[in-house]
Amino acid sequence: MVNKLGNQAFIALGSNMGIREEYLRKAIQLLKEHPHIEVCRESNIYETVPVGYVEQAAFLNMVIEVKTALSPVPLLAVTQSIELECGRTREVRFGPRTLDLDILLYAEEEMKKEGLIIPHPRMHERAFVMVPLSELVPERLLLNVHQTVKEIAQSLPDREDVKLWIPN
Ligand code: PH2
Ligand code: MG
Ligand code: MG
Repeated sequence: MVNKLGNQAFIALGSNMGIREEYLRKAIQLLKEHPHIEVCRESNIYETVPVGYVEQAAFLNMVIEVKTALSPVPLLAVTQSIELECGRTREVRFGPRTLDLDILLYAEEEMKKEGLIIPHPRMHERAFVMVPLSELVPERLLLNVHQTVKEIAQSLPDREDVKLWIPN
């Protein structure tokens, strides 16, 4: 019997190419199939205006809560291999992608390694992350900004660019 328990982490999912919802669903399925990852909760899906590099199609974004026995670096390796399996290529920074998986939070860890900063360094500026995350952990305090997830989500100016998306 494999033990999937371990640390709580939050992962942001995004897609703006192809059948976007299918990429999000496939990513969740692949995470669930991993022997050391349990997917505990899923936010709603939102359709969001692109941030950063704006000449691209609208994204679908969501956030999930996982429990995992993997530490952050191996968890990152799993998310990157799922991105590749879902046809991800890296061309333009912040540009179009079939699937993007970003580790937002991992337990109470703070770490800065090449390729992996936790908490995610831009998460608190991004309504497409904070709005779905606030469904899952509204009262969680983000230490770098001294505000709760819900407070941040409500104060972001581009909150209106994040719209609940109803699957067909
Ligand atoms: N991801 C980016 C850049 N810009 N904009 C939205 N709305 N959603 C994203 O997931 C996103 C983005 C880089 O990862
Ligand atoms: Mg990203
Ligand atoms: Mg990414």
